[in-house]
Amino acid sequence: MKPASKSPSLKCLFLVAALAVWPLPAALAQPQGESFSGYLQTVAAKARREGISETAITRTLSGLTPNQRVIELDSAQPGSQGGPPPMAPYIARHVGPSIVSRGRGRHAELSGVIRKVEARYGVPGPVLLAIWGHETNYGSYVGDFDLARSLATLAWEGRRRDLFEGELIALLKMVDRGVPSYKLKGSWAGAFGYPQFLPSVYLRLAVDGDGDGHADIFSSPSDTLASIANYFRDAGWRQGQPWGVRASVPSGFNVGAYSTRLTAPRCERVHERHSRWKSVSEWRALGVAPMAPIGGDVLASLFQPDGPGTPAYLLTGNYRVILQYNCSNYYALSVGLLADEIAR
Ligand SMILES: [Ca+2]
Repeated sequence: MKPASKSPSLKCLFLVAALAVWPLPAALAQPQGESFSGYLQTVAAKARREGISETAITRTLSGLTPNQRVIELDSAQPGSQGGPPPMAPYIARHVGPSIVSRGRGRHAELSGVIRKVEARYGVPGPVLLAIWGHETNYGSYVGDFDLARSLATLAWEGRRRDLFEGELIALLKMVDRGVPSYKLKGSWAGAFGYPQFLPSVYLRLAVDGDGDGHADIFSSPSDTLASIANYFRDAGWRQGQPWGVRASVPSGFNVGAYSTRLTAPRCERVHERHSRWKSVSEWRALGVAPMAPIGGDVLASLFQPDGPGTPAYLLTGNYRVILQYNCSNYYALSVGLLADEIAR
């Protein structure tokens, strides 16, 4: 997928020269002592070394200024202080009647497309719709931040430079592939389109579902559903297994006695809330009863997010696939429950 490098036009050379002289708003700090325009020249040099065309580099980076609003939003991210907030209110807010009924409506409208995507990728349509619904309310809000500006600001700011610089270079590759610049809007953190992919995810996993030659996750439901399904298949979704099931737990059952001994390689705090793995049959033998069909030999971990007397779930490996999309128990559980409601 590496595009061939092209000779820069005179106009491009002019724009590259202009990179050096953009004024910085006085109010903005200069993280790591580096000016924004100086940093962009470093990124441009790296992009050139990766074979990205001068046209894509200048078209995307010229004239950019840092976005103070993005820095504010990034700084306002919740820290890791205190325990996790309760799950139930989050579920109530994110799996309400409106998003469920819209999901069912989309399922009916797109049933032909969904059948094809399910057959090709082995991921249930309601799960794909739940991701689309949760990310952008089925495409009704996708964000209007300039992606290049957001990613450049976050990379320059430096807190997670490796991540965002990589995404900025991936965005340049998207431009080189012919994705029109006017489409490159999204969330303040650089995710875009109906499924809110990051640029690197788009390059790796977005697919053309409707056969028009473009992986258009900006406006095509077919491409969006196929791309999410491709992501899930790539992340290891197991066909025929649920993401998890509600489970009844005997009163006085001590979930904490089964806490995991494993340390997750990433997202440790999300995974450490799940019990160790046992087969569904082993859980049954301990009195934990699944409240929906699931095979006895399926491995599952027990999760009772709000403590004794509140809903508990047996989670399969497919729940971990949802966590790969967005590593948050609040996200994954609400996607799973929304999928179940859409399918009902
Ligand atoms: Ca397409």
